[in-house]
Amino acid sequence: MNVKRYLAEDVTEAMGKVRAELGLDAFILNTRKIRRHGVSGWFRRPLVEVVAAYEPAPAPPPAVRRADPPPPLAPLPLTDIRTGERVLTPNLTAGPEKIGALESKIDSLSATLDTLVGRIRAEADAAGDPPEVEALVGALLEGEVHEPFAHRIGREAADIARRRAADPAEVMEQLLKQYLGEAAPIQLKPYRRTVVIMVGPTGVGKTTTIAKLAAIYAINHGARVGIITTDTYRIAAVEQLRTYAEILSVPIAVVYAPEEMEAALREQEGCDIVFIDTAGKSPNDPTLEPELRALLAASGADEVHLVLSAATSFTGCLNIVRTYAFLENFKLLFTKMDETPVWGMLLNLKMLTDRAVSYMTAGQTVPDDIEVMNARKITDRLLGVRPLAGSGGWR
Ligand SMILES: Nc1nc2c(ncn2[C@@H]2O[C@H](COP(=O)(O)OP(=O)(O)OP(=O)(O)O)[C@@H](O)[C@H]2O)c(=O)[nH]1
Ligand SMILES: [Mg+2]
Repeated sequence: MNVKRYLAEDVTEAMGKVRAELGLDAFILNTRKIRRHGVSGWFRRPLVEVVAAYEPAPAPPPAVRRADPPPPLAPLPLTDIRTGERVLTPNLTAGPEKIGALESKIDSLSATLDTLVGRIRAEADAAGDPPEVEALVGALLEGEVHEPFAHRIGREAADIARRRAADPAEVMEQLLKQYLGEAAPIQLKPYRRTVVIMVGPTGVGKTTTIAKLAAIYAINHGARVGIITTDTYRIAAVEQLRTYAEILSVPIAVVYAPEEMEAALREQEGCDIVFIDTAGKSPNDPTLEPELRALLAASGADEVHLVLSAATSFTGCLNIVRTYAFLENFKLLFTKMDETPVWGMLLNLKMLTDRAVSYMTAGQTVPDDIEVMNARKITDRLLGVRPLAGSGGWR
């Protein structure tokens, strides 16, 4: 008894092949459906496999009588058409009990394959995001959102959209807004002075931002504003802030050492809000932490804003976060948003530090180019939504 395996599109075709090749006497050992090879195979109709047993036709009578019996036929290997591997080597002299064993082997193989395919399919379902979410994640990556963050947000969005049957784009938008959190502009303390200190790397726009905020509080809010600068490393730095203070007609004090801070603050006791400017320092400067600690202790600042340029690289961000990790409490303030079309850095830093964002600035003009952190604007930019024409530009 021999065994042969046939693959066809359907049972009729398979049986046709069996009958054509093996004749009407062949009998069917097993039939089953087989998923086609590759991922696309999951979505196509399975093939039909038929295993048939047959008696080989008797050999023609030998022309010359031979003394020895003919050698046994080599075993016909059954091969998995997808892997090319030999799966069974039937014994061609098998009796009915061997065929039964073969049948049960085929059945168990079939069950194992079905389980494996099922598992692969479930894993693929769990891992694969819908194409819409993939496109949104692509937009985040283009916006230079750190790759693990973008994928994490994508997975969350896909999961929520699936569970709630919601639009993935809307879910993603809401998630981004949640990650950006509530804006945290300066909170004026009722009936007492609020002291705000700006710290951060060199040239990010600390002094310019103080000038913008001082102008807004003095002019728009009618607040009594004071300015203290501790950046005495450069003459130009003091002059820069003095010029702004003169234009705004607000008092300015220059502090050369932390010990002078108390006197400077006393001078500005009557103010509603006092801004303290600091010298920019490289994150790798070893004097940064001790000097800043001394300054914070001397000023008793109510709010510390870590000023960062939106154009910083992710590696730069990590370095900055590590450098300022000693600060107990601070807000993030982003400048130079006009200098880069990609705003992923903002979300990256928010996710790395979990600190609230106060303001964002996008230009050198004092006081116009500043606004309270606008999660909607950032989300739109991250998802690649262009602002409506005539919507008022930055503001
Ligand atoms: N394009 C752009 N330029 C800005 C922005 N904010 C500040 N600048 C410019 O950045 C440069 C540095 O600004 P500063 O305010 O002096 O920066 P700083 O952090 O005080 O610098 P140091 O005191 O030297 O550490 C200036 O030319 C500013 O006009 C902004 O939002 N967008
Ligand atoms: Mg400065």
